[in-house]
Amino acid sequence: MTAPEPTENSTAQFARDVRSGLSNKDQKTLPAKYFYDDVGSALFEAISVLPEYGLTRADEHLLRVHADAMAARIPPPVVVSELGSGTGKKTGWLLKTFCQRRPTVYYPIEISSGALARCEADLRLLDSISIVGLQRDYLDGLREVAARRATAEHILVLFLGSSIGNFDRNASERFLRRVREILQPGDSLLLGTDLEKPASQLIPAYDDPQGVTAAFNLNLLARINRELGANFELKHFQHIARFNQLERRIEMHLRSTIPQTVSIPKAGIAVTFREDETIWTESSYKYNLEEVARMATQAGFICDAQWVDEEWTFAESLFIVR
Ligand code: AVI
Repeated sequence: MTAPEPTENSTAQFARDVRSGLSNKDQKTLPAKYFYDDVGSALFEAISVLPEYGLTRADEHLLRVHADAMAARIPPPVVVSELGSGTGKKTGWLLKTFCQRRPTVYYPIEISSGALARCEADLRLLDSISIVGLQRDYLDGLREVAARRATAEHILVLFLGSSIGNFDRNASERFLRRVREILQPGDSLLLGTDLEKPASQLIPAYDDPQGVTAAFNLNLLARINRELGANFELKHFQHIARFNQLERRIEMHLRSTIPQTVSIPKAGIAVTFREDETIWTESSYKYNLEEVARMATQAGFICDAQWVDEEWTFAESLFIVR
């Protein structure tokens, strides 16, 4: 994931979201989507190769090992569209299989021009592929793919890496329903979800001893300093990762270690923190296989197949439109 240059509009939106999240009386929040500026995207890449964080490796391993079995369940002709293309490495395994069957069009949908360029560079070496990057938000991009499809073509949507885990459970169901509304019978969605596992495995994955995840979380405050002229002193905030057993999610917070006031000129606010008060920056929901299959049904798909990595429990689920 790589962020685009901030435009005047995106800076204004960032300022509004920061103002709204930090003005919450009960629990201050910041939206996780703002992690991914250039620094944050580079830190996420580093997280994805940490020994403690098995999620990205499991996702890629499943795609590599089961690409043929996955492709075999989807009759040609297929156009492949990916929501949030990230690095093309893991998608390459699946695309290679489709391209071996017949020439394939791949539409990565990504808000960031940098990530799109990177993905095109990673994947253009495959034989028989045409890559059409769409710099849109997910649903707008998918509508465009649907509008361009030829009769008889089926769309396979990829939503990998458990990105859905960063939506809350209701929002993820709503999102899947909206994806379904754009698709037609015979289309499909391959969804990557991180599965439940012991807190003793999850906590080091989100609070690694090398401090990479802490730097990723703190970069959100550094970004507010850079883009909104704020004066957060990073040394007075501490990264925290908690497992919420009831909600089955990891929560990342930034804890103010002293009482302090921070001014954020471009958001037009000064924010006061009590000692130990936190900003909730991310939730990462964990699933079980049955609830993923249920989500498929509730959104108007059937869950056709699931592949599970046993080393780092993670699932790829193939949803077909009924
Ligand atoms: C992108 N997303 C699925 C990651 C996750 O595990 O929730 C983001 C992340 N946050 C901390 N580490 C990785």
